[in-house]
Amino acid sequence: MKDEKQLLSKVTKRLDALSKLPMAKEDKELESLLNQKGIERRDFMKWAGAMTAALALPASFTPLTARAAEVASRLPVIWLHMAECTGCSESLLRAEDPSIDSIIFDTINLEYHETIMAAAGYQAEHNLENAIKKHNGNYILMVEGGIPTIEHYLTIGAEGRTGAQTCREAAQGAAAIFAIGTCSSFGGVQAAHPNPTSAAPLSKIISKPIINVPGCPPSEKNIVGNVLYFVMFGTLPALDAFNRPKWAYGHRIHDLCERRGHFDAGEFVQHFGDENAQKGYCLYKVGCKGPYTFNNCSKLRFNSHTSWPIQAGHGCIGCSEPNFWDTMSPFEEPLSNKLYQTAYNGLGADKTADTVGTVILAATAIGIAAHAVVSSMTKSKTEE
Ligand code: FSX
Ligand code: SF4
Ligand code: F3S
Repeated sequence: MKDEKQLLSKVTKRLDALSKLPMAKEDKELESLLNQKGIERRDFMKWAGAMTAALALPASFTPLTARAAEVASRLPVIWLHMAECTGCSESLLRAEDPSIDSIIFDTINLEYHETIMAAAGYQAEHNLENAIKKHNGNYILMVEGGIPTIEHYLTIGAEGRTGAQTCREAAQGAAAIFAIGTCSSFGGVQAAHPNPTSAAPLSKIISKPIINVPGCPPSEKNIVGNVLYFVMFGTLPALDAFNRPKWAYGHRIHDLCERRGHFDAGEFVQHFGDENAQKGYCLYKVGCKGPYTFNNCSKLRFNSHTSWPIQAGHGCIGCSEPNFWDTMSPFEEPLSNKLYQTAYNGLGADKTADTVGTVILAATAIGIAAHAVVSSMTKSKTEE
């Protein structure tokens, strides 16, 4: 209790100091943007309550989460694009019916973002240099995309600087660094076998602490939540072994899944479109990788929080895990099938990235597959 009070007063002081910082002239206050979109204060506070719970903070922090959202506009953000599909930016910025998260993102002082800025060519390069100089030591750096390490891929600007150089320069004066999306966090599709550009995650390019926010794309709440955490505490949240914030990636998809009861009861979709699919049964046998994937998709959902992959009827493909393109595919078959194939081909004889990844997942896969088989046998016995 005493600790909670101390923390509340520390965060209040930090927010007071931040609120005194000037805003960029063209930026609007969050309140006016919410009014403009017809979002009432009551709904905003409800959102703040949900975000506080998502961040695993006590409910007493709700007013501070709301204030953090209001002062987030004072923190300059530099957002770099490397090799990627821009899906991460798109998911956040192009919501048809913008959620409170995307409106907050609208208020953030985006000093540099190649997708949405008007500048191009020399002027864009100049803007980046200026933003780095002007906000030295104070800005948040967000990097989207994997970083090719073979020099002639992804060169930027007149002098042919590489993406990796740009990342290193921008990282030097950053107060916090976020790798946005699976490509930036772990290499993603850019680094999938045979990885022709030798794409690497941001953590292999720069040697400062990085918060990984994986997902292909990550949910908007996971991006905005981390910004708010930094606004409130000025530190990194607790991270897991892959530098993902535990508040967002601390649980398995399988453990938060609305179809879990069907898994435990041995009720499985056997083929897409079958009767069991219509009944909303478990998607394990059509390839769901929820048992091996850590993320909070079922709680936060996508498209203004309306749905998520498993609700829509497709299994999780493990998009927030390292090397998921190689280790989790084929996406519509259970991982245990791949394990058996790998075993027949001689486990350990050929240590490619795929094989090693599969071996790491093997123990879990055997356990899960055995459980699935036993429960579906029990189920068919009961049905008889
Ligand atoms: Fe990667 Fe994000 Fe997947 Fe795409 O940038 S995480 S390919 S959604 O856009 O980097
Ligand atoms: Fe849900 Fe997939 Fe687990 Fe089935 S296997 S309960 S669909 S996460
Ligand atoms: Fe990705 Fe699986 Fe969530 S595929 S979006 S981690 S349900």
